[in-house]
Amino acid sequence: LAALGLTLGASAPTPALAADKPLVLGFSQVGAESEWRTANTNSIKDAAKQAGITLKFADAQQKQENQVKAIRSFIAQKVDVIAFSPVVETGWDTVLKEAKAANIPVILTDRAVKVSDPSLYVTFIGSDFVEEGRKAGKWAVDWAKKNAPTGEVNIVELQGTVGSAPAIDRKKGFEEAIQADPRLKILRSQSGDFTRAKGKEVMEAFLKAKDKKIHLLYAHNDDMAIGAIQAIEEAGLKPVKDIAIVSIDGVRGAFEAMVAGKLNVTVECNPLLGPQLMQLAKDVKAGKQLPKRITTEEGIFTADVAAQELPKRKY
Ligand code: GYE
Repeated sequence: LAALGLTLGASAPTPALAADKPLVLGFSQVGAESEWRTANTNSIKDAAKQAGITLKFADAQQKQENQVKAIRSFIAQKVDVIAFSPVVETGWDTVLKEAKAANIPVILTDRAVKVSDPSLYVTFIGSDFVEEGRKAGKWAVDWAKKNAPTGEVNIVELQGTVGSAPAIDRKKGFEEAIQADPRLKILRSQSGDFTRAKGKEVMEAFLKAKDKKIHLLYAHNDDMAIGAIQAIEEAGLKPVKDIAIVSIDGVRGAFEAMVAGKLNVTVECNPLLGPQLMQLAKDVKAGKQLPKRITTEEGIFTADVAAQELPKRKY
């Protein structure tokens, strides 16, 4: 610095050397479809600010084509790192090859992809969705043991967005777990796109087909369960009492529904990935070796602990 004729002091601003330039992170978000997503977006925005990272944020409104456009625009802007939460699992090879050719590292958050070449992304941070489905399924098996010791147990399933990692994996884990009791059968299964409105609409259709009694609802997220609760009540039935409900995420709305006696249980899925993502972006830029897969730790909460847990919830 002396050789450059610069001095550092309390009053002298630090010269803008290349290394001091804030890291620029382009992030393509799925959308704003659920409470989970809102918490995830807030976590990412807050963490970027905290970490002094310049965040370019794009909301894809649950459309893959919008995510592809956003990633291409991040490449054109020569951001340092690209991160995204892929709405669906497949169809990413071309755009990720473009990022690789431009030498921009890609981090996956929340949802996984299926690509031909795993070197197309550096690391993936997010939950184990199969395990979440298993937890929900084990709870259903337990519920049936206590509440329906004999006879069939008819389940309806509200799936997440078609082709998304959480919808595929949560279905798989649940189906695996309910095999423990052959009386548990999935009567109907349809996508509610992870939204309240769609969850309500599809549940209404499930309830209209009055061929068999529905004993239990499995919703791939809390928002769809909350929509379905409305449909159940409007049909003159009581959630929990007439139809048991298990869902996933553990958002505030689910805890409130449990306190109100309208939801049996929620499996936690942590959306607060922002701080870890910022650290990973810095590490990747610094050339550190990163593990290919980073999973988040999660629990399961039943209605009897909801009132006590609610004030502690961060999302
Ligand atoms: O469960 C759901 C959201 O990908 C884990 O996306 C996420 C899921 C979450 O819309 O509420």
